[in-house]
Amino acid sequence: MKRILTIQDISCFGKCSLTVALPILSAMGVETVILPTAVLSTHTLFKGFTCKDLSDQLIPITDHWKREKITFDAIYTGYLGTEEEIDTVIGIINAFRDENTLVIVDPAMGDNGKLYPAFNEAYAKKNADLCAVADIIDPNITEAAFLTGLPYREVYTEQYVMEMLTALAALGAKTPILTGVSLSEGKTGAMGYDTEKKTFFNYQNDRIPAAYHGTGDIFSSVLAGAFVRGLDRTEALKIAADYTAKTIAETKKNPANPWYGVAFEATIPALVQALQAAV
Ligand code: PXL
Repeated sequence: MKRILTIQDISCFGKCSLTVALPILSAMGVETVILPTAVLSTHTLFKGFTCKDLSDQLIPITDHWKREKITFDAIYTGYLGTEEEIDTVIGIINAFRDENTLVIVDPAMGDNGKLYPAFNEAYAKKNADLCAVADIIDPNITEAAFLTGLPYREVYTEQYVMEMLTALAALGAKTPILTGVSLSEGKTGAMGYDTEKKTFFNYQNDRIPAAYHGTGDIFSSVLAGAFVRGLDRTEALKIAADYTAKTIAETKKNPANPWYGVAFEATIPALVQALQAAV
C-alpha cells in the first residue's frame, strides 16, 4: 500500500483540512500519515475560533520519523499557519523526498477574491516558495492571483486561465492545476499545464449553482489520492472534479445541511467505486 504524509491543520469541527483529507485518503486505499500544524476549535469562518499553533512540534515529530526510517510515496500540504511554518514545511519536504516522491501543494489561503481571515499578503507571497518545491499545485483563482500578482477576475477567458497557469509554472511547480475554472456557461472544472510537454489539459463538468466551504480540500485530497494510486492526470482530474461535484449536489439536496461544510461522507462509496473502476 502506498503511504502519503499530509501536512495541514486540524479544525476539530467544520469538515475541512485533516478531518476530510484523512477519511478520503484512507477510503482511497492509501496509508495516511498526518502532521497537524495547528489545532483549531473550528475553521476560521466561525467567529471566536481557538487556535493552538503546533509549529514547535513539527521538527521533533519528523525527527522521530527519520530515526524510525519512515518514508513516504507522496507528501501533500494544505492550509498552514504562518510564514515560518511554511519554511519548516519546505524543510520537511526536502528532508523526506527522493526522486520518486510526489509532492502536492494546495496553497489553501482564500476564495472569492479574498484571503481567509488568518492571512495577509505577505503570507500569500510566502506560499510561492512552497509552490516552487512542488510537483503539483492546485490553487483556485483567488489563490493563484495572490501567488502570481495577476489580477483576480470573476469573468474571464480561456486566455486568462492559460496566462495564470503559465505564471504559476514560473513559480517552479511542474504541474500547476487551476481549480474552479469555468470555460463555458453552465460548466466548471479545472485546467492544468504540463511544463515538460508544454501542453494544457482540462476537465469540465456541469456547474451546480452552489458554493460550499471545504470543497477545495475535498478536491485536493481526491487529486492527491488518485495520483498516489497511479491514475494519470486526466483520470485524476476527472475523479476529483466528479467527486466534488457529486458531493456539492448531495449537499444541496438537503436544505437542512449545515453551512460550514459539505456532505462528503455520503458520497465516499461512489468515490471508492469510481476509483476501483479506474485503477
Ligand atoms: O478549507 C480550508 C481551511 C482549512 N483550515 C482552516 C480554515 C480553512 C478555510 O477557511 O479556516 C483552519
